[in-house]
Amino acid sequence: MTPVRLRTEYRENPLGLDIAIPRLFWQLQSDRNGARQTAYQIQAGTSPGAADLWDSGKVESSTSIHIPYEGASVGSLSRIWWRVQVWDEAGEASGWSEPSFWETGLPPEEWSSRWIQDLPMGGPRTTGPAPFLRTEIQLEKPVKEARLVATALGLYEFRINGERVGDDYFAPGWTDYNKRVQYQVYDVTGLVQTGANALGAILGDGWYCGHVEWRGRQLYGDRPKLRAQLLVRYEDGSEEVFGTDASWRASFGPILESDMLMGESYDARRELGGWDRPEYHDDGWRAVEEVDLQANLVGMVGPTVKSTQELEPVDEPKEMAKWPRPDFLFDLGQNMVGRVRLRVKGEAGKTVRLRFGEILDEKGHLYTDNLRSAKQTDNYTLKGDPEGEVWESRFTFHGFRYVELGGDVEKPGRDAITGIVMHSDTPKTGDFVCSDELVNQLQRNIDWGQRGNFVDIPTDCPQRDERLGWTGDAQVFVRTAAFNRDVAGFFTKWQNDLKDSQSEIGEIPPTAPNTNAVGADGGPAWADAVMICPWTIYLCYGDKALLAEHYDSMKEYVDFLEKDSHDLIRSHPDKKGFHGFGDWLSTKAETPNDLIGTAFLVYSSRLMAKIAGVLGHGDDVARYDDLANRAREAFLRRFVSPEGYIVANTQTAYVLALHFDLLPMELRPTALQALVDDVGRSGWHLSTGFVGTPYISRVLSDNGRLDVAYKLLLQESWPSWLYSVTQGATTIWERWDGWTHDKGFQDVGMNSFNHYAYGAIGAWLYAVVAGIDVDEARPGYEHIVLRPRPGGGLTQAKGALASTHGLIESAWKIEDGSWIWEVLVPANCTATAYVPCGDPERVILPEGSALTNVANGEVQVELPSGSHRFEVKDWA
Ligand code: RAM
Repeated sequence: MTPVRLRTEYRENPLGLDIAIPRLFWQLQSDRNGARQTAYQIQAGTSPGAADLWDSGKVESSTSIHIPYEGASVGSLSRIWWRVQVWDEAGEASGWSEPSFWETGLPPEEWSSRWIQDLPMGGPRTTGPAPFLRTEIQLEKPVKEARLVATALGLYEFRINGERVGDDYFAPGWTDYNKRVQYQVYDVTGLVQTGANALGAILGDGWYCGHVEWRGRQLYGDRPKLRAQLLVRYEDGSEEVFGTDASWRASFGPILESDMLMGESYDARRELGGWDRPEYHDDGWRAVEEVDLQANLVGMVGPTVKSTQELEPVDEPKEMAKWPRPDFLFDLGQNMVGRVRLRVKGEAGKTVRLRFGEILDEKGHLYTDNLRSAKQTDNYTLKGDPEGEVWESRFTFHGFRYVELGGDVEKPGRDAITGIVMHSDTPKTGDFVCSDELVNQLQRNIDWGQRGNFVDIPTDCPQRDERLGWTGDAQVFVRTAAFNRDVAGFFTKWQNDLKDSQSEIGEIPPTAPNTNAVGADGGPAWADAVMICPWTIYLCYGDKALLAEHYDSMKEYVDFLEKDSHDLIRSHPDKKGFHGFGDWLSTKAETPNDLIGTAFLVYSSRLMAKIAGVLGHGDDVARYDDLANRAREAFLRRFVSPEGYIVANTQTAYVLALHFDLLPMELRPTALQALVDDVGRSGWHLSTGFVGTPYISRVLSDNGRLDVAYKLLLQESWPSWLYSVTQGATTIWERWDGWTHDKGFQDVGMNSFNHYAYGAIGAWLYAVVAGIDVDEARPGYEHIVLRPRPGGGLTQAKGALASTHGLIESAWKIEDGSWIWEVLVPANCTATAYVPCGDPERVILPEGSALTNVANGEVQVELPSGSHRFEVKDWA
């Protein structure tokens, strides 16, 4: 057994970690079944393999994730190497792992640089040119290593001696800049040289002063600002720091305007050739302004946005008849988010225009009505290079499948456009495939929706003038997200955004970062993201520290709920102000706000009690369980008849009552039947909106109506998950009826074709169809629940999840009258397998395993790590 894949705070060899006690992770590799860690030893030091900072000695423990560093601290921007060895179940030592490292950040008192800025450009509604900033420095001695620490209010691209630093986009990311500003650290040893060096940065408006949602620009400030410092460590042991200050100079260059929502315009004739190299003549450049401002600078948490894939058009561009000249339409075959690479040739001064859309209208033209005020349009003015010109935008992104190339353009070839997919760097961890191709396309659409909307924060949509961190959407989808991709760091960062957005009385707004577009209280199911997201990250990644860090914030929230309710009815009709978004976008089924509100009050109080339990706060367990019980009574009194019927009589009302355990045992059968009847009456269609959709399948399959859950899954007419798939969708639509044959397009005011919320069915595909689930008592997949529930005529399904502990697999197929199931449990983990057959005589168990229970039509088996195969004979 060998320890591999060493990580620190979920990242491999991170720089700029601003955490006093980072947590260490490793995985165990073994091809033997039952491989298990019984002890570990960690050594940490200032060079690979050294133990001058920490030697944990042999620690008897099976833990291999979230192990707090207990060694000595080092200075800022310094590397700590670490390695681990483990002992297996037979007491055999593994030998040392490959060394891994992290580097510390820059504490506030060591920021010697100043904030700098250029002229203000434009007002709240216009966009302006991007400033280019530069300076030159002289390094007199041979350099051992160099680190760049950089941040901006706005966006920055840093350049040293003609090279771009790093491969991050939209750094430093979106936070509430009044509360915290993240910085990044780069190893730039390879970019600097003894002698003259040029340091430069281009600034974009970004979220700081560009358009954010529909109300215009300059939400946080009037113009972008930069703060950066280069630390140079020389061979002779001395150090020097070069920071941004009044000696830097500024100019406008080719980027005439750049805005996240509106797009970018670039005039290649205005390129500042060589501006980011030494010995450039910047005489014409103006002096920058130093700004005094107090920003809370914090090391980056979670991933940055990166370019992760390129897409070529699936066809030759289509010439569209249009006055005064034709446009050319490119189809990338996939609704994606990012930018394009443009290749053009032509005369200097000609301008080509790029417009982006998700879908075509009935006539086959680019459809952009649903973008509202977001222009998502780029313009490129040629410099006339006879070899041709290649351009990519820097500080904008678009949501699109189709690109229209127009303006002064000659008939382009297919290679004129390449799509570059961008999103927060959350590596793929999940795979789901089954025998139904439409369901497989649904799964792909869910993952594409996730990629396109995880752009530094979880956004609702990537195309129109919105793109906000809607709390409800994130909460609805987080469980599915944690299957598809490694989102631990991503949600750790966003939890800070939630905390920063919390009001003094504990409210959580509808969006984080809070743009104050709606109000301080996001209302039921939106504000509850502050509870549901960290709890889900705890379940899926075993992260207790996240719960501990936000414990007070969560308590304040639940206490607010209690105070804000009337006799424990949240969103009571007598309450003044906002009552919530209800079961957003449900179809012809109104579930009252106070019903949803009270259901979530019970749920969030219960979660608070559970979280208190995990962290060992006994008093709070009792207090919040009591609150949950009292709110549950209030729910029953107000909304449930003695027979078990719920006043609203909607699918969502029953789903919430059953999923949040709001009903006494004896009323559950009636409620379940009422739900099934409603689904049946609706012709096996959903009527649920954002609130009910994530749970309905689970409620049905957990309560003996797997058949109905599969009927809903496989339904092809709307409202259903597969309807959009049958219409050729490549992402999840905001509305069940975004476009229909009889009605055409839905309301242009709100009709996104890339909105992940309804993709929340994904968790059910992994957990129920394939059968990979967490055990709440031993989270992070240390103990795995393997429980596939085949049905719906599927003949096979396979789920895979690269968990924090390693790869989990569950694959079943029906073959020659048998049901065959193969599973993989990572080393150092165990699993309980539930075989979907109540007759032990028909079940062939893996060698060496024994059944522990037969219940609910399932044979139950405890499994050690490794590969295992089951077979059920005479499968009907
Ligand atoms: C819409 C958003 C989002 C939803 C809110 C209530 O504008 O797109 O999906 O959460 O409204």
